[in-house]
Amino acid sequence: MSELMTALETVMKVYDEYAAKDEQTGTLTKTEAKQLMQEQLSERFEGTEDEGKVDQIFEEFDCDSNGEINFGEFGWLVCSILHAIHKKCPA
Ligand SMILES: [Ca+2]
Ligand SMILES: [Ca+2]
Repeated sequence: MSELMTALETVMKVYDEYAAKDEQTGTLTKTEAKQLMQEQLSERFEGTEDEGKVDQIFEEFDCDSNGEINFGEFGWLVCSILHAIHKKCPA
């Protein structure tokens, strides 16, 4: 598999792994999202041991405000991190 497809597959695997930590295996609850942020994205999101900070990030990416992060919303989060870390991106 190509380098890029391997990277994308890893993104899917990480999402699936954390989303499956409770009965709702297709979406991330705030508890699951918090764990994912702390274990996988601590370099990007500082202060995730603070509930207020987790709430803020969660609400930003829970676009339909249903209290869960679905795969589409997670994709948006990943995309926003890519934009932020790639210095050539305009925004
Ligand atoms: Ca879940
Ligand atoms: Ca949502």
